[in-house]
Amino acid sequence: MLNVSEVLGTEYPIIQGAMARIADAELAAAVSSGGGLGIIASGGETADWLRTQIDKARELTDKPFGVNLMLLAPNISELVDVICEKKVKVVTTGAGNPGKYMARLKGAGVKVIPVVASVALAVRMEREGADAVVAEGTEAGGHIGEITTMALTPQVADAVSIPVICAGGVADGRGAAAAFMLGAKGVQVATRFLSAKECNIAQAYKDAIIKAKDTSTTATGRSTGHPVRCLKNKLTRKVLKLEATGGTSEELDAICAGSLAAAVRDGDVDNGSVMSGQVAGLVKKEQPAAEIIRDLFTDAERIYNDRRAICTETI
Ligand code: TUI
Repeated sequence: MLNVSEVLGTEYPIIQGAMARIADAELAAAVSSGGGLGIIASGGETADWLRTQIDKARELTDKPFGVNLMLLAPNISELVDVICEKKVKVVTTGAGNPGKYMARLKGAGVKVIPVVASVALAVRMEREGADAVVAEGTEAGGHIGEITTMALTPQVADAVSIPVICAGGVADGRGAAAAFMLGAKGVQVATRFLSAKECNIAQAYKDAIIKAKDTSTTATGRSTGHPVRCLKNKLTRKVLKLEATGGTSEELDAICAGSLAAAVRDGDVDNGSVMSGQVAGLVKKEQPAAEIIRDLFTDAERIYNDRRAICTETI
């Protein structure tokens, strides 16, 4: 089996999680230049936007980077065309089953790494030609599944032969070391990169993440089958109240319309969707992306060596 750095073409086995309306060429290039795989998130964007961002990332870095396809996006087929035309090295997918697009992507030489939230989808993706899978636990931010990272990662690792990349709850060296112990060959990190210097979001969004604690997030949308994890605020309280009183999908969509842009662009952290993983409490300061990656792997190695003694201690 290839190791993850060989599949990704990176120095470190780390992918930057796709964050819709947030992860642009500048963040992706900074992560790639820092030795990870930067990802441009195409969810909610046009094909022209994606074309421009791919060109921009290529100007900013000579390292490989990838694009994420959010499978609920209505213009997905056009976005796949841009990825194939631009010969993007790696695609990650989220919020669905990318099976329909696999042949087109693989035919254009694109490596495909679906994000999965269950063993069943991981097995299916391996059968359909995926190069690796990201097993993402419910601790993650944004659109999420039901199973925790601790339970999901080893079960996916047992079920497939392709490399497994662990996501959901990984923000530092301890999380990365734990992911490797669970059978993952790499990690995907998103929330920690919200505080990257090169992350182009409103300062109020960054500050809210840095201020957050362990209990600061909640998941809305369970009643519609599309749970989304965000920082608790006026909007999540309103949505959860509507869900508890039998609000319809249409009513929920109406109060959430434009809410991600409100948080990301306007810094409205009260009424906007401040997507975040449960590890926001571990994010303490703004740092360059390259420094986040270096610190994470330096700490993971030290922790691995320190904690080895615990396994061999006699009681
Ligand atoms: O995709 C994500 N996270 C996202 S996408 C996004 S944009 C958005 N905005 C508002 C509402 C909804 C989405 C924000 N965050 N993560 C990857 C991920 N995929 N997590 C979980 C899954 C997943 C869940 C169920 C993948 C497949 C699946 O089932 C598919 C099937 O057919 O079995």
